[in-house]
Amino acid sequence: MENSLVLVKPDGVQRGLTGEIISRMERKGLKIVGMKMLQMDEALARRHYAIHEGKAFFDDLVSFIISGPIVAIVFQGKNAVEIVRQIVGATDPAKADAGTIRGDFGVDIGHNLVHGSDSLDNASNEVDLFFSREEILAYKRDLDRWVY
Ligand code: D4T
Repeated sequence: MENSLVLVKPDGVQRGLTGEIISRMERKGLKIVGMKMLQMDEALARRHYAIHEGKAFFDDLVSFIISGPIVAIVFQGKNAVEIVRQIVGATDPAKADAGTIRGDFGVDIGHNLVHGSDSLDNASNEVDLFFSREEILAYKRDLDRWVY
């Protein structure tokens, strides 16, 4: 089973889309194994987006992600990383397919509502950035025999 880190970004929280975003992933069959609300500080934001350091949009990206509370969730499941990316949609909401979160609710690349890990390696690092080992819970769901 894979883990993927999902962040409901400040715009998603402010627009009251936290439940909708979590619900789409939960209904797909993914299991929540960790969840918290927090406000990122600049140091955490810079680490999370380190790959984009030096790019023209980096400073705006950091100020946006620390501008309000976010909800961090770890979703677990078979192919969780790829499945989350499909549900989230393309980075630019203007180009994201209808039926994806960004395609259905966003219009601007700087306000794309949600983050989902883009690879297994990044997922593991990102989960460690936001959660301690004790905050990730191992448990069985009865419904998994109907999902898998
Ligand atoms: P995140 O990381 O937020 O889930 O987005 P993606 O994985 O889909 O896309 P990304 O890492 O390439 O971009 C991170 C973040 O930066 C914003 N962004 C991106 C922006 O404001 N302008 C841009 O030109 C790009 C490429 C949007 C998402």
